[in-house]
Amino acid sequence: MKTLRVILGDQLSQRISSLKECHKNNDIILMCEVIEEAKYVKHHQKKIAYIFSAMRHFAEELKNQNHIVIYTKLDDDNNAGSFTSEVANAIKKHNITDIHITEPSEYRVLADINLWQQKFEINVSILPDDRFLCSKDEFISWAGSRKQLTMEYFYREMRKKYSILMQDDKPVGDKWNFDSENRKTISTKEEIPKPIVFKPDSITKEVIKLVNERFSDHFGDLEPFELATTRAEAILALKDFVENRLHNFGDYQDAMIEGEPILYHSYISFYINSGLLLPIECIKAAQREYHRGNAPLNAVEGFIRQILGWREYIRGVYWLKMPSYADENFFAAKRKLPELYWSGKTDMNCLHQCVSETKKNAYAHHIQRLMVLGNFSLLIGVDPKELNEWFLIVYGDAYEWVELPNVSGMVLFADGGFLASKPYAAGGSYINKMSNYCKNCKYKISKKTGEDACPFNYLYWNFMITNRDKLKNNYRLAMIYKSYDKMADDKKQTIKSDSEKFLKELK
Ligand code: FAD
Ligand code: DLZ
Ligand code: SF4
Repeated sequence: MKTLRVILGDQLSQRISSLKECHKNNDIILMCEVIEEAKYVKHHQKKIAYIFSAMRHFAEELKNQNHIVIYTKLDDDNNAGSFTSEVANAIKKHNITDIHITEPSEYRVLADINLWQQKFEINVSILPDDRFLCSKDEFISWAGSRKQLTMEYFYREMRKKYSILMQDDKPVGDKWNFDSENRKTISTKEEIPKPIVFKPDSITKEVIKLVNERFSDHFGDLEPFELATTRAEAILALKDFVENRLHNFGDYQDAMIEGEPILYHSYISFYINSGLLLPIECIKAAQREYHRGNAPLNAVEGFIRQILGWREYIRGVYWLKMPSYADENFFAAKRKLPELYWSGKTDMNCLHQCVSETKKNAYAHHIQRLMVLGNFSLLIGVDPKELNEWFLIVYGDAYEWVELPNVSGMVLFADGGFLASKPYAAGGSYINKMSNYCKNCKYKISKKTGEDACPFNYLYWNFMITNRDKLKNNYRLAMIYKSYDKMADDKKQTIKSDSEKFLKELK
């Protein structure tokens, strides 16, 4: 009996289910850098470097613990190019009797793995990914036959299940959700703590060289490279967040400041999604800070809700709705993604700032993704496939399971309201309230129409009007349509003509 244990690039955890009961001197662990994964979309250069470096470090860790590891580097002569061909090679060379693999996070990869048993004629065990706190089956039974889901109710169930921020059967602080306290603006004079950075070691330097040679035509800056690439470093990054930034996470969750891409966010999605950190340990680290009196409840609850609530909910929706979710397009939006998403060249300062930071860091925080980059695409009617591909490429934490429901469901309302109860469409005023972007913008946030008006302002109304037929029965939008109907006719006309001109000129 010799089991082949396959570990994918986002399964870099010693606790992964495919490593359970691994016989150290007998079983073979396979990890491989394959061109199929690196090229199925043209990932940001920093994302490829991060994944390869974290994979190589993880393989070293396993070898140091006397595991037998086959690690195929991208440039190895025998590299077979895909997970399936790499597994085929390993079976040929070693006397493999069965395969253990933790279920992959993406539908595309699961579809391939489902064929292995028949193809290789050996037993393939696809094990649940128990890093997630809600199993696929549990989510399916929670979702039941509901036509629309509500994250908040799901989140409460998860709080109870794991007894997080609970006092007996009641939520600590007598409220489940403190979001209404989490919309504070931030002063540019405030000293914001810089997150911990990590210097590339020899493994990371070798990977940077490889990415430079092989993927320099991909989007994004490869250097400086300052990410954690081992579990030990990721734990330091988590510690740095809970000690230095968590206390303000809630207050400034929606804030955006030029030159401050991280603010009080945790900056740990790279590590949770690839396996260096476990979701439950991040949740418990935050809860501990609350009990020690180091962080207020609105911050801790807000942060925990992102992981125990949103992250699990998003994953549940992905598996519930795939594969058809990837084709949903409620508004029949057809526009190509504007060039500015790659170049950052635009007079709209908010978009310029968010794209530039994305290019540099392979990171933008939630409100930049939602209210600036996502909102703009929603308002101008970008084809969901185009925007999904962009989000999958540019962020270091992007895998389809988490990117797709956020983009198609939360941002574009492409699922017609299954994930969110109304589109997150907004004019420029929220961006102005939460950021300092508008101060340095060519456009005037206070102007609603005209040559120098903030384009978000008229594009918002244009979106609402264009899609009225599809949105008119949404009770959450009733007031908005009422106020549109009260608008003067000439204003309505200007909204239309300004939008048409803007959209015609947009490349
Ligand atoms: P924090 O703000 O500190 O939040 C803590 C953690 O909560 C995050 O690390 C993440 O694990 C989790 N989280 C928060 N919000 C969400 C959410 N909506 N969905 C899932 N997890 C969440 N997140 C990804 O991990 N990968 C993606 O590809 C991704 N694409 C997104 C696309 C759009 C359009 C939007 C609006 C959001 C997307 N998110 C994605 C969610 C969120 O923006 C990122 O998780 C977050 O910005 C990561 O930064 P952070 O670690 O500093 O998070
Ligand atoms: C994102 C990525 C990249 C760029 N390259 C690899 C790789 O060469 N080998 C690997 O095991 N994983 C890689 N990944 C992460 C995978 O895409 C991810 O594990 C699957 O999509 C999960 O379904
Ligand atoms: Fe963005 Fe409008 Fe503000 Fe300019 S004025 S930064 S376009 S919201």
